[in-house]
Amino acid sequence: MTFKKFPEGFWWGSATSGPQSEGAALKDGKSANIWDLWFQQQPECFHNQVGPQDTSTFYENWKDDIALMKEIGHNSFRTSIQWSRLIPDGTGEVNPKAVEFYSNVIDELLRYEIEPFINLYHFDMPVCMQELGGWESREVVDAFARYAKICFELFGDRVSKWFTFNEPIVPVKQGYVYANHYPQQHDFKKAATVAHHTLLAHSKAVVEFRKLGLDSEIGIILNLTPAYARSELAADQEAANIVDLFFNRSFLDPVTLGHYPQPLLDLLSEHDQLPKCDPEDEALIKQGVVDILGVNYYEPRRVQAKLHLVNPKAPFMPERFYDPYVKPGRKMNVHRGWEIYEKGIYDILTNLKENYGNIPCFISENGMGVEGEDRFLVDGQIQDDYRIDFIKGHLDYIHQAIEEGCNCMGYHLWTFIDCWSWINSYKNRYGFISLDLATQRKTVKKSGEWIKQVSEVNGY
Ligand code: BGP
Repeated sequence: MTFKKFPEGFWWGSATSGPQSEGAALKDGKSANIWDLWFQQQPECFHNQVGPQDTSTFYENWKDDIALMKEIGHNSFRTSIQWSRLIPDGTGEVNPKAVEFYSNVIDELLRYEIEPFINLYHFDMPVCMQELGGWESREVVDAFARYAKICFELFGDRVSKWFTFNEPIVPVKQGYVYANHYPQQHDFKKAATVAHHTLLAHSKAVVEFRKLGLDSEIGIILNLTPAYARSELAADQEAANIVDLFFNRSFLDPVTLGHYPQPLLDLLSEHDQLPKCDPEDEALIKQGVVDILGVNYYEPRRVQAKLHLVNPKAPFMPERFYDPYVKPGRKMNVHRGWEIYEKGIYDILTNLKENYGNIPCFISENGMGVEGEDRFLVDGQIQDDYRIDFIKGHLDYIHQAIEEGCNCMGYHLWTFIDCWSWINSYKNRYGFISLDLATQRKTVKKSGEWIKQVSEVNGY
């Protein structure tokens, strides 16, 4: 087999987020976010009732953890700042303890020549902001823009890559369409408002960033799950196009092209689901075009034309236009129940090249969650050959896409050390490094040793 070399300076690393890794949920002045609140109200909604107060120990052990990152060959790493830690009341004073913590983390990363990629929002609305309506409220949009500006001013001299949001569609659909996340609602029109305001918050943050004239780049991280139609037949194709509009293009088009896709606006208007827009929103969205795009990809979405008539009285849902489709013989990650389709990553990158100006991008999350991973423990180390195969399978397609001219500059795995993951808590393990929950012992998995070699020679 020939050696697959990646472009000079390719980013090898991993991603996590503040709320999923820091722990110290209410320590040193941090206020509660919606996860802290929801866990307090309904712990039974979380796997094994493990909540956000136990999300690892990065707040205390950042030094040792960053040393481990270096040990497995990272040259870049993404985490997020927690709004509820930096500005506990959302709009007022900055918490000096938080500034000290994030500043230390950034400096330590730089000391090890690990480029810090800093994200500003990873599903973690402060409770005080949710009380104002969360993303339903334009007041919160302005508060976010101020928070972003403060982050750029505090850390902008040392951070070269900023991201406004991680997977902004997730809080929209999980919080307001499917009710899997707080505030657990089923209201599409409200969801459309939440999405629109999230986009305005993103755009306002980009405007603040540009004003400061920093020598760095700003982006957003989107989960671009390709929608594959069951067949070439027109009805199946149309279903896939509509799914693409709802779940990919709703954010992808505005942040790269500066406007919503017209067919989405037409569809929502036809069904009276358009959010309320102010006259200046259009111009603001134009200013939200990013320098760099992070792409999260885990699994494909397969769809077919709707099989049965829709109840005309049923509340509006995206499922009005499609049914999910299970492809016979698909390859599965049986430990998580997700399909594995490596070529999806190539299709995303090719789509960005052909239809989105080949915007600079990188894979900001990809990974393989495994439930009960201690089954694979041999002599104290997780033998995760399945994860190495998974990563390699995706890297093969990334390499091919780059050879064909795609502008992909790096690969970050989800995640670094096994971390807490929302309602799934610690159920699915994703890390290069395993975490023994009882002892907090961290051990490099076989995949961690493998990625070190890959990063050292910039290929495999
Ligand atoms: C991504 C999120 C991450 C992480 C990951 C794994 O969509 O950006 O925050 O949680 O999914 O999720 P899970 O543990 O539910 O498989």
